Amino acid sequence: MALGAAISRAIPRRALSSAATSARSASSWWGHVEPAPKDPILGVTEAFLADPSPDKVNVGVGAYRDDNGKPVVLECVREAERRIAGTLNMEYLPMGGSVKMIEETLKLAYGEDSEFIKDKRIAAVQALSGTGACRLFADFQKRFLPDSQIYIPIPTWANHHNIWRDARVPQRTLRYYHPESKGLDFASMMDDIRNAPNGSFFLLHACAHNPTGVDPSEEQWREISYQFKVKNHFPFFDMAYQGFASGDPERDAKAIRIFLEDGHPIGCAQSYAKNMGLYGQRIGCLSILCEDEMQAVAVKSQLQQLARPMYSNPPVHGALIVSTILGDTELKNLWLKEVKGMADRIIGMRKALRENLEKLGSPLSWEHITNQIGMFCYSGLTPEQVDRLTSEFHIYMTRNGRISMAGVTTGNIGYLANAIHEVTTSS
Ligand code: PLA
Repeated sequence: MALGAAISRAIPRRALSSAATSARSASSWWGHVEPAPKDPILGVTEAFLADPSPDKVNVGVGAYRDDNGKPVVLECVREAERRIAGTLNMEYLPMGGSVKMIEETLKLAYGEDSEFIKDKRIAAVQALSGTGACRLFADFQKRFLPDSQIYIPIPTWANHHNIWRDARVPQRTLRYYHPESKGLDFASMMDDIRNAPNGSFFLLHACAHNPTGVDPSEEQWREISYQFKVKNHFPFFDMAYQGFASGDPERDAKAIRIFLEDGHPIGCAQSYAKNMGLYGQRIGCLSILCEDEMQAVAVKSQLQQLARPMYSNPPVHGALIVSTILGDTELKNLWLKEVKGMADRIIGMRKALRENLEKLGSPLSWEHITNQIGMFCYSGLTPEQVDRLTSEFHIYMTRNGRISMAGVTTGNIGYLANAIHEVTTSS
């Protein structure tokens, strides 16, 4: 029964104010609600699933597939699940999540021997994967610095805009990508950093920038960090792909380490969706490096306070998997090997896609496919070309021309290259 109908049955009509009865008849409580626009990334998966074509290819969402196009559960995860099964209870985690999982997770971002970890200067809570970590930070930012804004790279993962919008933090743009060179627009980026008001928040992708696959070099990160210091800006790192850029999680944390060396306070969102393949487990971590232990205790307590009325405490299973893997040398080494395997397969597919397009005699340059890193290739295809790929070839990807290289396999690469060649050379 509709809520409106239930209420009008339970309460005599004359008891309702006339305004309420005239404005909303029993059936029109939600009459003003329009259907939401489809999500630019997850909407692609919905369209893919609805397509009956046997030729269909999904290179939309960033979900890793094996070379047969099948979803992958890492062997280290299978083994951790075997060890966990039947041995532990399922009670609530503390509001801040699993202490063991957080301990291991901080080591990945801040370094195994980090002085900040030893000095207990990091306020950290388990989060609902990378999205939840970003959202918790955005809410924290709004609650404690309500007049602050955030600079967000253009382009970025589309959901970043939704997250800070829903947290009601005004957004400013950080120029990042240069469409002609298909590389970093470093000069404009530095200008925006210099021209932002002192003490601004910036969202930075720690590695494997989504959607462009373009990261600053180590030297450029050092310059960015220096300029942040001059301007007293706050860097918030979204690290959703640690390990997916180089194949080595330690190397992929380089940008963060540079900022730490330079003495910045930082915020960091970590996710195990991609690098452990724990997408649906919703397991990640939000951390904020504070000035001292006392501040960290206060900040952590406030992060928990934000989480409590939203979801009370985070889910337990993913946390158990992560802490089982990272807390055991043998399983951790297996994980590192498997992350490298995933990154290497993607790098191989980049080479193969470029070669395929070149062999077809494409007059365009596809060098950027192998220059870019991480899960995505920002192909340069126009929205119209993407529409043709979908309508004529049943190839599904986001309209910004982003190809999830994690979904490209030896089985579909020839078909994909042919289709791209077709839509880029004929109209
Ligand atoms: N941050 C960035 C930069 C991301 O690309 C993603 C996921 C997340 C955070 C959030 O991931 P998590 O909450 O699952 O940890 N981006 C995906 C999926 C892979 C998505 O859009 O939700 C993508 O296809 O872009």
